[in-house]
Amino acid sequence: MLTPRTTRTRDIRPLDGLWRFALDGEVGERPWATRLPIDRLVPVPASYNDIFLAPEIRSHVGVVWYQRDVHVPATWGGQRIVLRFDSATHSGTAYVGDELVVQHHGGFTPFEVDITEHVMPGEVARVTIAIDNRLTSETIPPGVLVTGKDGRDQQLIRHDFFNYAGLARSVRLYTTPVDHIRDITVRTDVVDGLGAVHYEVDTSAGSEPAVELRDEDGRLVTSGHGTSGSLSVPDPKLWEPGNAYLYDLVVRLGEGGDEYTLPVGIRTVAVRGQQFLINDKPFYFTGFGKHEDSDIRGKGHDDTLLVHDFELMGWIGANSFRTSHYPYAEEWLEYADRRGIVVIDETAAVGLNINIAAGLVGGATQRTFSPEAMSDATRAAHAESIRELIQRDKNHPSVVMWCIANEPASSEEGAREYFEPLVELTRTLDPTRPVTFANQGAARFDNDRIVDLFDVVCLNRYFGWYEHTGDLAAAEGALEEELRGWAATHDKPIVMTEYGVDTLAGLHSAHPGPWSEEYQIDFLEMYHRVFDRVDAVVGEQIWNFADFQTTSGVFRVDGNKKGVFTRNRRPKSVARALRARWMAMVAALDERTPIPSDI
Ligand code: GCB
Repeated sequence: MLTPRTTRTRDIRPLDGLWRFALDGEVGERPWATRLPIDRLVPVPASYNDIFLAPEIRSHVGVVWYQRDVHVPATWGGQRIVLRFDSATHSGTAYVGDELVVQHHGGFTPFEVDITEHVMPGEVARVTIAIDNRLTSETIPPGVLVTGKDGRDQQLIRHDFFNYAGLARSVRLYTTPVDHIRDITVRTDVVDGLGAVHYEVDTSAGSEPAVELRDEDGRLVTSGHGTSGSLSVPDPKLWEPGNAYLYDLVVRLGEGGDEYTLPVGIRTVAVRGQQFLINDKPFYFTGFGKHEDSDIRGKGHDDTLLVHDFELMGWIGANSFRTSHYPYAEEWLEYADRRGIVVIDETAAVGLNINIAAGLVGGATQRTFSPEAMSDATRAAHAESIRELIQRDKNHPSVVMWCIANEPASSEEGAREYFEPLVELTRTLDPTRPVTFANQGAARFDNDRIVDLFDVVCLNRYFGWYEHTGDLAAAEGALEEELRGWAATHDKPIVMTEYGVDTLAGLHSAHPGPWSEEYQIDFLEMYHRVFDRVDAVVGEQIWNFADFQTTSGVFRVDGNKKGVFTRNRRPKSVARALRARWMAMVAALDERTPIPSDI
């Protein structure tokens, strides 16, 4: 699916701004057929939850309505007009005027619809969307709906981050010519120093496109013709971590026909033995699991925060992040492409484990993979979430690996039957990128049932926090034993995709115990000592980049505080220690980057 871009033949009208907003119970039978009251307006993009003070909005379970009017430019006559939502969390049903035009399930991927027949250039159109935040065993992520004794719907979720909802990403109208480019897929390769860009173009009327590859200065490198082909690039400038280079693939449908420009990075990714290779060179991941999360706007996309987060990642020496636990706004990947930051791209399949609490505190266990919990319907939704992720992100050079689930019950019976077809699907949709899942501590190297289906072992471990709390000596032993166990039993690279401790910014102690800034430093130092001793470890992504909001509960104090930065992006003490480690690693790999003088 192509991201909307203005080109010679395409125009965009952003629909971001203030929309009319109502809860389902506040409106009549057919809200799309009337004008919603204007006494409450909601900003787009933003999650609606934290903006208003009314508790019934913050913790609303069910449908809310967004509506606005849009002037369709008079100059758009004869064009194809598309309405596009970059996301609607977790499902959306959109109307133009009185007509239902599109429905979509899955809160973190885009959807769009041709509305040419529903609008008149030069006139005003009313756009309404119903957004439902409910999660069930048939959604990704899954959740459980219960009705409380007071008759209110309650949403139980199986992950700790707050269930923010609404239109958290941009909404746009855009145009294309009637005969248009529907999609472009590129795959790149480098053989004996010669770059290759293999392309496929899907066009609405089967027209044959002309294709040009241009360098960053706009100079023509090579060209081709037809709906698929390979362009050879002698002496290619590769897309490298920390040193991105992007060509432009310009696709045109005949003289004056539709035109689209796709940025392309030439690079290869492979797993060989216990190494992760980018451009045939061993790559070591440094960085974070993140969240789309900030004060007031919740998961609302914000370019200011995006650029600032990349600045902080650059400052600290991070070369990568994981889009834990859902696909982020596409702007994140576009910026990562430009900045040479490596991305592990994750679906929203978080919480496929109904026994995590029992694993930690004991208690009865039930079967996760069963008709009552994660069923065939869950898997169907999961398959769709993989399709949509790859469909959207397949062309981003920054994306080096698909992560199809976070912490599923991978040691439980039924896990293999559940996952095998999903891994196959991922590989069919994209044979070029490695595939992984983030493994949870209850599934160890000797009882995990699915890891051999995947290319890289990604581990989330909390020795020293949830286990061996406060006892870093015991934690160090347990961590090393586990890593060596994985390395000995599986000939695959290991990335630690989560390790971290809740840390209250400003809490200092001469006796470094849990929650203090000193403990966070000691904890990470201990993990890093162990990583440096185990060759199979090819990456460290700390949980989390920043503190983030969670559902209220006894395990969290105003959110998850495992951030290296606070929620408003101030560094905790550990940030400098990390910077020293990661900058030294960058400098060791790349003589162009000296170690900064202030560390
Ligand atoms: C995990 C989850 C992550 C949580 C984290 C924690 O294992 O993958 O979503 O936020 O632990 O802090 O408990």
